[in-house]
Amino acid sequence: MRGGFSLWGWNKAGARQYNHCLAEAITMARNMVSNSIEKKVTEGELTSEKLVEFYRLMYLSRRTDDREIVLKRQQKIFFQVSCAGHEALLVAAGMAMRPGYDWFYPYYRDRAICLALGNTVEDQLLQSVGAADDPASGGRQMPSHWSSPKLNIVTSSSSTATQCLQAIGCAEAGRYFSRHPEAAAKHPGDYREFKDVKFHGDEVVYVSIGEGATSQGEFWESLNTASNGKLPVVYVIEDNQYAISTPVETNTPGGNISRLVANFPNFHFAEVDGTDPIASYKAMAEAVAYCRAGYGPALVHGHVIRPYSHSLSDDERLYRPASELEADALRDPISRMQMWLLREGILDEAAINRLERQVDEEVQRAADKAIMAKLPSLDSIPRHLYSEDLSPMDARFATQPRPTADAAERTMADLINCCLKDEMRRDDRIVVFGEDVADASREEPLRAGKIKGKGGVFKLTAGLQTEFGSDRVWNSPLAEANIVGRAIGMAERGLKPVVEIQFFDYIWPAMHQMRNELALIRWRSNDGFSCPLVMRVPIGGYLTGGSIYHSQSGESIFTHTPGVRVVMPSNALDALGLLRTAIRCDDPVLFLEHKRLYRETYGRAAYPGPDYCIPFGKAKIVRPGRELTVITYGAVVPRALQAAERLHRDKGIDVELIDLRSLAPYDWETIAESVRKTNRVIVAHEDMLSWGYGAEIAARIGEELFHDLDAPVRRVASMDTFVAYQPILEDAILPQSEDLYRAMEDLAAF
Ligand SMILES: Cc1ncc(C[n+]2csc(CCOP(=O)(O)OP(=O)(O)O)c2C)c(N)n1
Repeated sequence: MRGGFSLWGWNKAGARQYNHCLAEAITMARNMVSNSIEKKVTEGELTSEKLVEFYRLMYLSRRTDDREIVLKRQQKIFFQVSCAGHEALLVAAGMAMRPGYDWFYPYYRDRAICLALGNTVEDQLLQSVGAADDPASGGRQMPSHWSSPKLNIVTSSSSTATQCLQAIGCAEAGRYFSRHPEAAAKHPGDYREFKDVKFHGDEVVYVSIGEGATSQGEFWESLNTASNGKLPVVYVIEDNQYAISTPVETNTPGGNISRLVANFPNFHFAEVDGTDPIASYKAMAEAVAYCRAGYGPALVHGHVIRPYSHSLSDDERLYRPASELEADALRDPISRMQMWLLREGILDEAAINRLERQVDEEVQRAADKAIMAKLPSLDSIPRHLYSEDLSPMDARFATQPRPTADAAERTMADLINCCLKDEMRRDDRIVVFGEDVADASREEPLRAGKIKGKGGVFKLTAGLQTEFGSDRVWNSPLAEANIVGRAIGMAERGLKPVVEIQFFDYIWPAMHQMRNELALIRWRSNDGFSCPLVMRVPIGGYLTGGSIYHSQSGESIFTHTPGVRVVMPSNALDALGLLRTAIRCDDPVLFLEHKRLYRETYGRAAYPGPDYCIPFGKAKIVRPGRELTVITYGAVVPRALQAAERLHRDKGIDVELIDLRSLAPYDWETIAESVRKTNRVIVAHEDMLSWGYGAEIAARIGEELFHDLDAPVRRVASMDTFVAYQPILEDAILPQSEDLYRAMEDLAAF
């Protein structure tokens, strides 16, 4: 055995246990891929050198965990979660894949795969101490939250399973670029200037989670798309039997995730003893080969152990009997691999001691450096919340309309559709998906001219699939987290997803992806990764019958989320200009479209040409005035304008009306200048009064412009309730022109 080691030879004698159903699925998959995969796996034989390296990486991972535990007890680091017990499965995964070529969405336990891919112990311990030079996050993320642009290890959060959907988007982006290589080109003047694209055509995406996290819906949403799209994604389920203190059978019906997923089409499945390095390597190599050959996704379910509690904040003796821990100890992958190397004669005791001493010295050196490392400066805190290369406030986005021969007045819906078409013609990286946004998922009758196509429930995306094809415009499953999570993965690879959430009222399933991922990718990776994308979301009420679930507002929830830009136009021209900036800029943008305004007579405009943009953070003075300022946005703009005109006619009171257009960032200069002039101000919006967007603006005016005020800051907003169906209730709940009129009149008289 000394000079080399055949995987297939070991397997005959090995201790793998596939259950009956899985064995059948594997046989079917193998038959499909025939000899090619077996050949690739056997070509990747584990030589003696590779086996020694395998053990070194496992031991390095364990000793790094041990060192972190000491550092935590010495209060030199502040958190610890270990890879202990998972090392064999994860080194196998690292060795079966290609760093910097394949893509990786690792779980927080995945120290060993990161080391196998080329992360160093020093890199990892710099994160543990929160050093300025922590290459994963610049001192922002806890230890074991991996990120390496060079190795294609994508920044990870603490949220369990969000990474599954991002991995899907990442694989879709790889496929898109290999089908449309021209789209990868750099382009000056927009986000593409700063977004390099890497693709090869046969890269595989790794994503791993614990068995507990397979209970998350986002895991299942990702399986749907991986399976439907036959995407090259290798899932690794690290099954250590516990999710903190909750045992596997409590999370997973029947206690075995392999049994539950076995019917997903197009998958290759393997269930393996993840403490057995050789069996793990074989399972991983097979799975990766299956994906790389383009047959579809794979899922490797590894049974591992968890010898060190969930994290250092947990004491597993409170919920696990000693007998269970003793049984686990017998399967410890480190001692198993060490014994095996000795038994096979690949290393003798002296060589093992030498290897282990070298590892201990490496860890010691890294720890010494990490402890002495420079800490981040406080002025680094706001850096990389947003792109520092291209701001949507940039002067390049301040352009003038260039009217064309067609001077017809168009609605907001028309001009949004025009903008999407213009930008898709200009930029091959734009893809559009969401619920019902395509013209028709069953394309044949569309192409044959037998049907016109749907193009969105509000028809904003009508004709896009017909013009740009189904590679660029498609219907998503009915799953909002799926839409946003995939879009994040695509944007990380350089695509520009412009996705639609059908109604703001249904944005909440995507909230986790938005709040914990979309907004944070750039900041938490210290600019290592970014996901500039656009979420178009129809919002708001005044619909007469829209009721609770088709009338919601809630923009302040997102303006309260740093890292995302939020805009909300009130007319057709602004909608087009702001959407173009949203698409061309380098930040994630929540683009709120008031559905009551889509086809209003108010605010129609002629098409202003294919390059018309409006910078973010610039309000518009809709009506100049001297006596009172009204600050608002969205569908309240035409209502406030009506009230202001009437008040002027009735009482001669001259109101200045400001349409913010852009909510985060917002135009403080225009607000301040107006308040200094009028000394009276109302902040008005459609969303609920309490904790609403106006609270922040009113508070800042109180803080910074107190001496300019002749009256208290007043707010006009909807009642603190949801929007009811019966029109007389809806009218009473939402702020009307009459309410604004009265508030203006009162304040002017104060
Ligand atoms: C969405 C979410 N919910 C809850 C948590 C808190 N939490 C962190 S780890 C964990 C258990 C995860 O168990 P499992 O997926 O089996 O992984 P293991 O830690 O056993 O490797 C929980 C509940 C979280 N991080 N994210």
